Amino acid sequence: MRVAVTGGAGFIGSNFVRDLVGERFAALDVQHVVVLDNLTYAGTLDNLTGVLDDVEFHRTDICDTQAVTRQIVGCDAVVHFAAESHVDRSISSGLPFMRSNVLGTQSVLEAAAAAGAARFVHISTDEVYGSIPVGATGEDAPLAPNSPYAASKAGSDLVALAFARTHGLPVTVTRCSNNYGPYQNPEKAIPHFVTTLLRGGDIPLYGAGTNVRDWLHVGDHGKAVALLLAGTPKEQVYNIGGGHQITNLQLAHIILDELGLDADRVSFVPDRKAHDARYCVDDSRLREEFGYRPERDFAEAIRETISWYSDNRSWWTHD
Ligand code: NAD
Ligand code: TDX
Repeated sequence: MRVAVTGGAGFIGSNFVRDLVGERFAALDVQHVVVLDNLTYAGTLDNLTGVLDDVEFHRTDICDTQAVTRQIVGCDAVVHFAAESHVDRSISSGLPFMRSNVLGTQSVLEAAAAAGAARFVHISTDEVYGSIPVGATGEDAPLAPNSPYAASKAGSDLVALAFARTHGLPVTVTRCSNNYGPYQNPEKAIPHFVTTLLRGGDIPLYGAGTNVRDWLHVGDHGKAVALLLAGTPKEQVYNIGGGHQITNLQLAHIILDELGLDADRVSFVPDRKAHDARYCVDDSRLREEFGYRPERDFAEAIRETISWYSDNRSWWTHD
């Protein structure tokens, strides 16, 4: 299989590329990997250290349909990760989210169809369902996004599904929960908490810290995408859960404990606007059809992740 990966210099995309060129997804029989990324503040070639020579990299804006088409000709599958991804940034400045996430997705879909790709995986998020106070959301739940980021992702899902219906491109939409692992931009909660503590500051917790997130290791996310790519999905939309739901305050205490710091190194700060109380997806569709199970144990993988940020200071200090 020849695979094109958009957003492959970002957090999840770079972890996925690393596994694509490694041994982990042998079932895909990967022959060639094309990575497209315009290296925004969130993307860096440092994330591809050690594998850059194994891929064909293009610094390309996904909204440039002609360039994307040219660069992905010959690819069997496109895995579309590229997006503006941070909720807080979407609150202070939403337009780049609409451009890259909605228009960008239409552009990559057009390019994939023009280049003759046989498969398209659109990476979306559990945030499109909005806040889930109790229970878990299935794939048929209504879309009810609350942040400009989530609205742009919900828009991109509809764009992708409409393109599939109109033009017959086989599209799979995945909606996963919060990812964690190495190479995540320190604007996101886990690396933000760890790097702030390592710099001597306190964890800034929004509101009362009672919001719940379901944590999915980035390698398990990649595995789920590889299962979908290797198979013939019966459905168009698949949730991917992490199976580990905790409050942000519990998360803060786990990190403090692991770093051997006092529990009072938490500072409660004003809440995020329209802060979703809880996300929780029902991923039984993926589990039953593909035998998907998250492999990583949270307690072990969060320890490994915290150590990664402690051991790779130059990656986040840029010294
Ligand atoms: P990220 O911000 O770390 O990486 C995004 C990458 O896309 C960056 O390398 C950036 O340079 C690139 N990009 C952005 N706009 C672009 C454009 N116009 N042209 C080309 N490249 C562009 O994000 P991430 O956390 O790796 O998320 C990847 C995908 O997964 C996103 O679609 C996001 O919505 C989705 N997602 C993320 C999470 C999470 O917990 N991080 C959870 C669910 C879904
Ligand atoms: O400083 C902080 N303090 C804090 O309390 C930050 C950065 C976050 N938080 C809280 C907000 C959330 O409840 O931690 C939780 C996680 O925050 P983020 O890492 O910003 O993630 P979230 O808003 O849940 O969205 C993430 O998961 C879904 C990704 O950033 C999205 O791209 C993905 O779609």
